[in-house]
Amino acid sequence: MAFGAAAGAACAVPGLVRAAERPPGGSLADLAKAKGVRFGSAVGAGKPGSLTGTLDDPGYRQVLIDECGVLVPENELKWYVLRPDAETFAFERADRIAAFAKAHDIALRGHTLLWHHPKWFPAWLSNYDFGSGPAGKAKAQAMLTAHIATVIKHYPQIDSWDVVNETIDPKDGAIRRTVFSDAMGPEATLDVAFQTARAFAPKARLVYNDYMGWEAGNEAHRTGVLKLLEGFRKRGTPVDALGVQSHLGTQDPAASAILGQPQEKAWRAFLDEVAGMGYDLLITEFDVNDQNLPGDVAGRDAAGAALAKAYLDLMLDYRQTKEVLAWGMVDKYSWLQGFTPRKDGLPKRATLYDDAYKPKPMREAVAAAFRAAPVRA
Ligand code: 9MR
Repeated sequence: MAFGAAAGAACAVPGLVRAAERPPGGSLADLAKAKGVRFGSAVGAGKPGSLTGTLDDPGYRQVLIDECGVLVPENELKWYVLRPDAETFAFERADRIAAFAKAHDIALRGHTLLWHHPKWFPAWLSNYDFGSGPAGKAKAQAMLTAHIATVIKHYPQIDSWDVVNETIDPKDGAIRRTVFSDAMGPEATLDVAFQTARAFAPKARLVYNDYMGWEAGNEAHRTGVLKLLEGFRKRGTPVDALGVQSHLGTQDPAASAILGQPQEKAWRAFLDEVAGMGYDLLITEFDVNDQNLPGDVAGRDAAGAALAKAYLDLMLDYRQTKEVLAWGMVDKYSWLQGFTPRKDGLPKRATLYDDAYKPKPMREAVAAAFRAAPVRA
């Protein structure tokens, strides 16, 4: 969305304040769009009944309006939020985000139809007894397809879906076990998810999303994801893209210089294989964890920006990279504040904007990466 247009919108919408500072040179959405890329962010619906929280914060709303071409509900489409029980769909929280996006002419993408990891299943589902044999299989399949069909039909505007999220175990590259895979078989569970998504959203981009990274230690995870993607192709499962989450960390000494490091070769080999199978690439959850850097703010911001630029340059070099999503746009609302806190207790500086809604060097790094990126269709 253009800054000019956003300025008009800001005046027209009561309760909205302007972002503290508008970077010159166009919004990130516009800079990305010029190269055939869509830029946006995850956002939370805020706390029910409270005026605090992301979507309730006028300053944050304005950053999203100013910068984003697409929004993703951070948690609101997950089974544990959406499905209090086997019969009910609680769409209210995700609907808030959908309404906000619509009001500001911002696209919506979906995360996620099946987080195929037992840890993130609601308890009632983890304990669900489908029964055994063909009848159990049919019951499990009926529940999964009904969920996916209902959610997709509720949000026909969603044109890009993380259909399956994080099902590869990083330890051994195997598909994780859940009540669905126990009843239906692991591959069949994932295939049914994608086939159902295709049937009800024939034009949407269907994505397998995971956090395998470029750093050493991710080898088994990457191998498992490649095997999964190969299997999808062999079986004709309708999957369009790999979502590369991209939760980066500056704790790795090599992190600020990904280019030229030995890991770069392995990472490019992975991306080449994914692209070679005909998949598009999406950066779905970009942020930078500065957990182990010295406290100095300028130093942390410089390291985060350098890593962001090097990483995005590499990823955008692939014409297959079609969307870039930040996992939150303002530091104080980043999930990383509650995850592995810094030893000195200082807040992390993981996103593109500071807590006063001012753009940080990382915002400029992302803008520079879009400016430098080759155009794609
Ligand atoms: O940012 C999300 C956080 O608010 C939730 O508590 C957490 C568990 O649902 O999920 C976080 O988002 C995750 C995403 O859904 C999948 N990839 C990893 C993300 C960060 O943990």
